[in-house]
Amino acid sequence: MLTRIDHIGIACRNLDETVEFYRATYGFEVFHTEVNEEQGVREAMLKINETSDGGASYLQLLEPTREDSTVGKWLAKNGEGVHHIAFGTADVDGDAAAVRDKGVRVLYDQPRIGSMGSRITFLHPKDCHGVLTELVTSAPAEQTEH
Ligand code: V0V
Ligand code: CO
Repeated sequence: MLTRIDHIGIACRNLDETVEFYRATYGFEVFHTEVNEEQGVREAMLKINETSDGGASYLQLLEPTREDSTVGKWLAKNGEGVHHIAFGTADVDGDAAAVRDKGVRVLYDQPRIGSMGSRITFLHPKDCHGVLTELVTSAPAEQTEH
């Protein structure tokens, strides 16, 4: 069951400048940063609020680490902006299977490693009314220390 918005992924050209925009404009602070080489991103997670299921909602600022990455290609075509949305679930495997059974393309056979040790998969935007959609199961709390 999807129980929260885990994050909104925002593609940017310069992570440090974009982080500074969100800090100076809204007061949001960086909760966590990491490089995910498999996904080709350097990212910053800004925690916006806790959620009633014990999780949280974030903005995920994404800078490509290489031009031929998914975010790099997307930026070249579209410029900066909202790249994907991510729903949180306690069971990404079960929810991805249920969505696949409804005819939506799930991009990975098995979830991959996402931000802060989470397990993630993506649904094809062409099957989701134009929205690249991610499903996320957060790592247990003790693994998410930054
Ligand atoms: C592409 N399209 C999109 C889109 N990206 N539509 C909405 N939102 C997006 N973000 C459209 C694009 O305009 C094309 O439509 C069509 O899909 C095919 O796109 P393409 O440019 O040819 O690109 P593809 O097919 O090579 O790749 C698209 C997919 C790719 C979605 C398959 O981006 C992908 O595998 N994404 C999942 C991984 C990812 O995005 N990782 C970065 C975030 P037209 O022009 O044909 O109509 S990493 C992350 O979120 C992490 C680590 C985390 O949360 O923890
Ligand atoms: Co994401």
